[in-house]
Amino acid sequence: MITLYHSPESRSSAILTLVEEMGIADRITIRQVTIPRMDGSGGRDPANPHPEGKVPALDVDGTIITERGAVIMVLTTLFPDTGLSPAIGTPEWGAFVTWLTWYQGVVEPVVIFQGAGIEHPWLTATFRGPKEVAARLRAALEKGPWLLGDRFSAADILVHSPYAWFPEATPDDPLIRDWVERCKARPARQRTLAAEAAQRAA
Ligand SMILES: N[C@@H](CCC(=O)N[C@@H](CS)C(=O)NCC(=O)O)C(=O)O
Repeated sequence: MITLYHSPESRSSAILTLVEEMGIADRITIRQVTIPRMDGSGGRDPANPHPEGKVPALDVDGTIITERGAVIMVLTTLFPDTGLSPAIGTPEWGAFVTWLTWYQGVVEPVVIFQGAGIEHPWLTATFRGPKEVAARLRAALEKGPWLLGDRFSAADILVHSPYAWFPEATPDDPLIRDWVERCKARPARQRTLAAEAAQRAA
């Protein structure tokens, strides 16, 4: 049994979009939980099994998976015929996993440090910075409309996500901005956003 712990308009929304893209909403349970929000609303939900009370968390038969890159790897592995990742073990799958782990290990820290206005030689040595992130995205997008070239994948869902939330962090490069807009315009994401807006209004 697979349960996704989700909170609307949060990092777990990317996983909800993935579920919609994969067409597996009927194969997993989606459980809405609360999280503490920046405006002081919400709070940690005792029903959420994430060790830090964050979202997303994925419960697969009692094992808790956290970090969106890992959640994406697990879901695309469990449902390999849904077309959101290359076949496991192929070189293309290696590239796919690289995008997911580069996002978690580099892009998210870089975007957060940039937003917080923090610079330090240790951070630059470890993560590089926004310029290097932009260069790597550009190099990929010069070859195709998506990070893996011609094929849209779950890597696009994850890697574009901070730029959808914080447009001001998006590199000033038309190739990257257009890719972010392509990701945002996908029908599955639009359906996810509409469902979340409806829940908020209810
Ligand atoms: N690195 C984690 C980050 C998870 C995360 O920070 N989630 C936020 C939602 S935007 C959260 O649950 N915050 C609640 C809290 O800090 O307690 C991932 O990518 O899955």
